[in-house]
Amino acid sequence: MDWDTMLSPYKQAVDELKIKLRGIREQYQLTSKHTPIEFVTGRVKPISSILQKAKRKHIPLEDLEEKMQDLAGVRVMCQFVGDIDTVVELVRARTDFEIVEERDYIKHKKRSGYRSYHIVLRYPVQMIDGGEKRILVELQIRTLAMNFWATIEHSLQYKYAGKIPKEVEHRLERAAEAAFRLDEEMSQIRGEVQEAQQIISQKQHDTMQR
Ligand code: 0O2
Repeated sequence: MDWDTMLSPYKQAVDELKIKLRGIREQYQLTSKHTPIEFVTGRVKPISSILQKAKRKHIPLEDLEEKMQDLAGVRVMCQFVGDIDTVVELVRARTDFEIVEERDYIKHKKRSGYRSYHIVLRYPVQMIDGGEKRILVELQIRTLAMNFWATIEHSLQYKYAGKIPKEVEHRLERAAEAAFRLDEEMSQIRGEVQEAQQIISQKQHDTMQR
């Protein structure tokens, strides 16, 4: 398998989508509106993880591109749960890619406690032969609290090779509940937080003008 050639359009797609999503953030910042996008990250799945997942899910290597939907992954972090709906609507309204599937792990959280909104896209990458390769990209949209929990849980899964001790698992469940409550509390004071952020950005704007 020539991994560099195979993964190159995936890298291209991740780079392009990061720029486009950061562009949305910049457009919001030019208005006085609250931006639903706090920050954006992305990655092409490392080869070792691809091989592990292919083995775990019994995916033959020749079927990788159609069966492994997260070879290219882009993540959007939001401040408030309500921002996730706004980002989902923005993504649905785009004409530069198609939506293949949506998975709502916020309404239906995973047994682990994982919450996030996943959208699988079919994204066209322009090739040097003049053609177009339409590849799958997984977009994960989540709050900062959901991201904090998922990042910690992911490291622990890695540390314990997927066999997290019961005691740690229990703490993770409680942490997931705490993250959920944090999101709820923040949503309650959303108006206050946004007003404060507007005052700060207006002050920064005024200082720059001086
Ligand atoms: P990585 O290292 O992030 O690339 P499956 O892998 O079977 O759970 P599937 O069908 O691939 O699921 O699709 P899903 O669940 O929509 O997306 C998988 C990705 O979502 C994972 O990629 C994680 O990024 C994230 N995710 C899903 N469930 C969990 C969870 O319980 N905890 C954490 N921390 N992340 C989760 P990978 O390939 O697992 O890993």
